[in-house]
Amino acid sequence: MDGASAWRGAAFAALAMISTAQAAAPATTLHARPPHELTADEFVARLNRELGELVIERESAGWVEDTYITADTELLAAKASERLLGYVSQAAEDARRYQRQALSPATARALLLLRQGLSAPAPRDAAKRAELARLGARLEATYGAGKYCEPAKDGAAAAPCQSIDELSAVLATSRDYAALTEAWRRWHTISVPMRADYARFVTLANEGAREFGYTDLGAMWRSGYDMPPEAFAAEASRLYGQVAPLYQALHCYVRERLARRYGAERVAPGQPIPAQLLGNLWAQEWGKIYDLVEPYPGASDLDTDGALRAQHYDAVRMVKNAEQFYGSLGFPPLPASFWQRSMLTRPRDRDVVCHASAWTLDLKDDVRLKMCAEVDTESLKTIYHELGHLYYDLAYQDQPLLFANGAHDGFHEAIGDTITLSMTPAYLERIGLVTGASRSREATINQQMKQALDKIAFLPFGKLIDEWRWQVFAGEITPANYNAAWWALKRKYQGVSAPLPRSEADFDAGAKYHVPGNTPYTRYLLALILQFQFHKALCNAAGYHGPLHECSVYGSAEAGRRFRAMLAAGASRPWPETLEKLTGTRRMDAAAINEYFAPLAAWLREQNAGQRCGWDG
Ligand code: X8Z
Ligand code: ZN
Repeated sequence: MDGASAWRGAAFAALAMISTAQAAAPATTLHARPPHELTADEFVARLNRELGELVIERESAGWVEDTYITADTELLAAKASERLLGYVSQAAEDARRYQRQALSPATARALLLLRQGLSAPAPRDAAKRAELARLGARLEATYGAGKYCEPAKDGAAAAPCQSIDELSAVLATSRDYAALTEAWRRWHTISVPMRADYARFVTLANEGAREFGYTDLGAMWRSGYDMPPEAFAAEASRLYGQVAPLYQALHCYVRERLARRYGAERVAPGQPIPAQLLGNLWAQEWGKIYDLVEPYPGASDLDTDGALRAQHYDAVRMVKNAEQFYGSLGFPPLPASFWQRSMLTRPRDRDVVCHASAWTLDLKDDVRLKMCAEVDTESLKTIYHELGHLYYDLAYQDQPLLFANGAHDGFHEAIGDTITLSMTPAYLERIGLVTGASRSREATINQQMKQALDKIAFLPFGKLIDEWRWQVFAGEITPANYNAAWWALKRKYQGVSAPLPRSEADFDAGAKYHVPGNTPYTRYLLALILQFQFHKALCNAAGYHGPLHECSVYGSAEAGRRFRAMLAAGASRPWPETLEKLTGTRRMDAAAINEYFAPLAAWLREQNAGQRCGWDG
């Protein structure tokens, strides 16, 4: 799947197009010869073929595990992972013999990508490999099945257990301090049982990464960006530094509004904001508290949630809405199998991993979406996000497997979000989800605030998750201070504090899907910055002149053509080249996101004048 466990980035999609007939003949020839007799080109051709079969098997097992969590599906998923991990370890070992040979650029790149495709490589030791695969599957299932069940009191019937749906809904809608704190606490009980498994998982995956030639798993993750790992860490910090001032301004304004609601003794000037007050279990996106911070009440109608409900949207219709947008750019309709095989809403009868993800099961056209959609704008945007992954997979399906991936993982995460930037009030009015869209200054600031609560608020979160994991993998954070270090980073970057006293009996990082799911997270920080660069480039291609935040590329064939050309290149070239083709620059850069939010930035400066912004480190 894209953005999840087995492979970094898109599950090495697309190898695929190997129909059995195509695959059979060369496989037999090559199989008959031991690896040391193959030329590097032959070796890569064989990898592209064999890896595809194993990835397909793992994706099928992963799909069933995630959509039908039981002990059996967990076991089958672990077995399929184990086989893939074993194959990649052996292949990486075999590939060493080509190290000193002169290779074509494409072959050299394929061998480089082979070593970077896994999000957790296994040790060569078979028992350890099996254990790593089991732990990965168990962490995934434990998160997916996680719920809070109140212990039954004497004589009373047990209350129904609460899943992430109910607890998220409390965080989004309640404005009662105690209720918010309690819902937050409940969700953070689900990760306690993961703590020991996670620590062992880290030990084993690090061992695998070292055998692959990296200092630890964090260094391996940081090596996936066509630059040395140290340079990448510096690059991520540079990019974050470009946007941190805007985050700090938003934080200052929101804190002041929350203090009005909850009292200055709970939300104090110069102090971090209690994490349960921001509308989201992880305080990662704050859009749900828009009503508490709306700059100009009544200046605009941005209630798309209400419109979706009033117009009786359901999950299928929301996906059709997204498909229609992509169609307006020249993307193809989703195949019939998408509609038959996707899981769009939470099934009533079984545990599933509700965290949204995009899958390409046969690495060709069998694309699927797995999510538990609600009828609201957040789900609608998630659908656009996931369709971005699927259209990327479809676009590069003719690349050899090792190139059938995003230019880097941040590209993969940015595609659908780029499209959502075109869901301007004018576009939403056109499709009937907003009435009387206004371009007044007040309406613009309202709209920008709404966007910033999700996009700008996310930035420090996008930075800190892997900051924590990089230090965990490097041994700088140990199980003895997992939780203390987590909250130190939450405080440093987000300026939020733990709702309740925490201890090392807790494992709060594990309550965020990507930690048990072992999905690298810096990709989302990169995606946030890149999506504005892509948006600007597409607006230029569409011939748009005007403020960036008012541009929608809906219906532009030329923007669609340029976008699809980028997607089709997959990972075949180093990402700066791919970026340059679309945007004219080889660097990721926050200038476009800052340009987009310029009206809000100026407004926040006025609002925050005289405030004590920032927080004690
Ligand atoms: O995990 C996701 C997607 C799947 S790749 C739903 N996202 C991150 C998250 O939810 O934490 C999208 C935004 C950030
Ligand atoms: Zn994603």
